[in-house]
Amino acid sequence: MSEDCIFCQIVDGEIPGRVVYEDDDVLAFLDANPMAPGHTLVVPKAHHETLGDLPEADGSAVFAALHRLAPLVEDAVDADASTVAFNNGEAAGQEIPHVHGHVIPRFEGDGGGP
Ligand code: DGP
Repeated sequence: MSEDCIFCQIVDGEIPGRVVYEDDDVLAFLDANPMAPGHTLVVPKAHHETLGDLPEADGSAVFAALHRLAPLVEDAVDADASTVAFNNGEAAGQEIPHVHGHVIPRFEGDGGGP
């Protein structure tokens, strides 16, 4: 836990998150500034800033959750596909320095994407 990390605070229940999935190592919740309806963030519960800092076991847990969740998120909002992405480091656009994967529902012809 990093005290001033907003995602750690969501993991610890100190601030509210719209949680859609939880296991021992991972929490998934809706993005507060969604690029599409159902935009979901998947985070390791342990605080690590970037993928390079993440122990392999946590990386595997995050990927397993993404693998499970992406089709469920698509189904939930009747999307045609999803973009699954990490902004990995500040220069890549990572605003919150706690590893998180985005699951962004995509719709035929939406013209969006990172
Ligand atoms: P990134 O740019 O990859 O670091 O994405 C950060 C995402 O986190 C961005 O899409 C908005 C979202 N976000 C920021 N603050 C909060 C928050 O307090 N709650 C939730 N649910 N999402 C947040």
